[in-house]
Amino acid sequence: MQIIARRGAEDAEKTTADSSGGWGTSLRWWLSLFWLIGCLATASAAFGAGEFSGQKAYDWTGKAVALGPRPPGSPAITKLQGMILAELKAQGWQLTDEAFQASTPMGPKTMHNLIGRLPGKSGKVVVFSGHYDTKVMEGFVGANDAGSSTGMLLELARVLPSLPRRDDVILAFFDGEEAFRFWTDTDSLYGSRYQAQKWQKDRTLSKIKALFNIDMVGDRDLKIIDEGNSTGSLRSLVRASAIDLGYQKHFLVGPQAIEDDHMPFIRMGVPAVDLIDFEYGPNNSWWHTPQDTMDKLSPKSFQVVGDVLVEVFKRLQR
Ligand code: 1BN
Ligand code: ZN
Repeated sequence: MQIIARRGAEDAEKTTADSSGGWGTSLRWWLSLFWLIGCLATASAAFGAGEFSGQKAYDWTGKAVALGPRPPGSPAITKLQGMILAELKAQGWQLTDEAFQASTPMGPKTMHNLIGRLPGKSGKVVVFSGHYDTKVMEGFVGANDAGSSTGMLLELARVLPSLPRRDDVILAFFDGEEAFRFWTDTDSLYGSRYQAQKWQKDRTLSKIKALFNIDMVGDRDLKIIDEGNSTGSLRSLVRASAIDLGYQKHFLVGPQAIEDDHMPFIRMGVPAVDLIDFEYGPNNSWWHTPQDTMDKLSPKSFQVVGDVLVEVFKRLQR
């Protein structure tokens, strides 16, 4: 883009310095302008503003995974936080780094929910959320869990600003989703539990018309469950959008209930849905194991989930 701008400026300079004047000069000036507009239009189409790229989401996931294990408070998650905040800023989001102290079986831990916001006019809010921490486990790099949610949200950060909207949009990167020991009500969902309380206090919660939580969505054999704790109307919206896009084979029929980062919001009466593939490898055997690596994922799966999320967002903005 810089090269295009410089070339345009050089042409304009040459045109001004042209001593012949008259129609020739004017014509060259207009041609330069059309050439510049053409270049900008081509560059914007190639970049695909407004179109979700599964490849870009996959590439972000690879960058997160390359940092290694990313449990709360680790040097790797600190680097990832820097990457997330830098990208959200570059894409024009208003940022909040919500730092909080969590009491865990491994002692007190400082965690960070990273929140991006785009203003709308309706007074309502649509939230896209997911966790970016990985489970404390030797050799666990978490490509699907939670590299894929991190990559999806980072690609949504690029796409959402250019879509028409009435509502505020929030991107929420939750820390501390994973249990430190065994999954219980107090050892799990640290980030989403904190955020639900915070948004209850500052009255954001009552403005949320839909929260879409994303988890483990990169599996190359993508099968998103019909999560049974999720709000019925949003489950229907997701399914209808998936069917209309021709993606129904990736969306299982028949409810299966899972506790995930949508639960603190569901419990407080917020409409929320969890998009999760919980059949990762034969009998889910890659879940929470060192086998959760990039080779098990596919850009196509990111594309499917990204397209569905963009479609549900468009439907909610009509
Ligand atoms: C999802 C990814 N979860 C943890 N990592 C939530 C979960 C907890 C799913 C227990 C199933 C059982
Ligand atoms: Zn997990």
